[in-house]
Amino acid sequence: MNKKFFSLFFTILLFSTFLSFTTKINAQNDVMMQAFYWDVPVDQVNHNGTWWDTLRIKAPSLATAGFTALWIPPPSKGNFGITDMGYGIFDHYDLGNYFQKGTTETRFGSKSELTSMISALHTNGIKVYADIVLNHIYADDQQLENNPAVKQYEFDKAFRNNTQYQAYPTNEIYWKIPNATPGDYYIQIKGYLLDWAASSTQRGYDVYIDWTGAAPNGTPTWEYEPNDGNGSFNLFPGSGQTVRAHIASATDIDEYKVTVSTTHDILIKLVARKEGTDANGNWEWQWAPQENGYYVYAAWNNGSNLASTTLQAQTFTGISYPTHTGVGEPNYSWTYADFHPVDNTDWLGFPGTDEIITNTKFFGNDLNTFSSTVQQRLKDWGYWMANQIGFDGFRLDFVRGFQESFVADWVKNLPLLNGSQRFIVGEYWGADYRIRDWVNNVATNGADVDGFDFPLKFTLKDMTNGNGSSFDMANLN
Ligand SMILES: [Ca+2]
Ligand SMILES: [Ca+2]
Ligand SMILES: [Ca+2]
Ligand SMILES: [Ca+2]
Repeated sequence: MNKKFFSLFFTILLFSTFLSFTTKINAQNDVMMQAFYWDVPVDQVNHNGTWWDTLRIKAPSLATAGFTALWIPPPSKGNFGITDMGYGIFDHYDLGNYFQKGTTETRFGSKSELTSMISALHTNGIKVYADIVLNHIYADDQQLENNPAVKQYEFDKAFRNNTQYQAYPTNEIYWKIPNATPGDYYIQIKGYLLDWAASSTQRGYDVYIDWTGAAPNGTPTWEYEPNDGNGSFNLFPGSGQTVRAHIASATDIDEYKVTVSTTHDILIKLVARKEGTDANGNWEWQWAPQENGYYVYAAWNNGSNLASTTLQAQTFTGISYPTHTGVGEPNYSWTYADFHPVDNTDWLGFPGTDEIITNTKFFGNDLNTFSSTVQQRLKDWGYWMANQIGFDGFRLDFVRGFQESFVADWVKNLPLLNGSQRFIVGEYWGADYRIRDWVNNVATNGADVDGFDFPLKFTLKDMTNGNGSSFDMANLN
């Protein structure tokens, strides 16, 4: 294989002054522009995206300047609504034409503004490459559902197949005892994958419990030991309140008593915390990595432990959309079984360095790209983006996050463009040999892809930021 990297890594921003260049440069090869930057302008108040309009208006001058293709940001509706840069992808088929996540338009504009832009660029001989996110879907607590796979994953403390895996993020699980009847409930919390060698100040957590539907209220109070079950517990201060606590050891249990007087759901939310100091050296109760695992270990009521029965672990994986009405747009929902961990044997890996990591909660809900249902949905969407919307090629986001065979299947499913496979470039952050291996392995699976040359990009950056003594030109080799 002598496939070359796509080494023209342009991060040319769309300066208004750019078009004032008087010397026309005729490109010898195709030149793609990254036609966006982080946090491009948007009218958040009126939920009006303007970026597609901006690019449409500039189409003739971009063509004159020599650009033959634009790489545009992910155009689908994101979980973070009007501010989303597209990587928080929520609904693949919502290109700014369905009201959800607080807005109809995306950060970049409406679907009609998008298609007008594509038409204008095509008229000017410029291809349009969409940024495609195949690894994940973001959602939030509007998409809660009961997730038995994650519940068992917590009870297994992410230890399966004789392997210690990564925790599911503590703050992405809402524990729930539905329709709890009046009585006393003793809720036990444990920790896992914590730094047991560190001071217990580093193993903090917030526990929020609601059993009346009260809005969050009150000033946080502190847990106190002994609080270990077997007769010692803390009386939870009130529905909708938050207690700050620590887990002393791997075997430590913290137990909270709540008394339900009227049948109601009991909702328990945990957030990993730690003690630290702020910029002025003052003590602070800080956010901690949510991969510090805390979970509801048991919930006793009337002598029965509800952990294995009615207790639920709810996650942000119950995803459905407004009815899609456009040509070729399917209507389906996603459930926990579409995202890792999908069942009682699946797992989440540690993020690693730059190797392929198919199962990881690096971003949002990690799609199970081994599922034939997930694969078919993503392939159908790619076909629709090319065939119905008119994208000429694609830039694939975070290709470290899914298997190369699926990349090849996805590419091979696309309709041809003028009899040829469409241009595909992957974002593989990693060493040059990793990028080369990815390109070659996808090729072995039958698809032609390129990869951004990140090592060259960083070398060029070092060169331009350096001075005569701080950069060795041999590094360019
Ligand atoms: Ca608009
Ligand atoms: Ca404790
Ligand atoms: Ca304890
Ligand atoms: Ca993945």
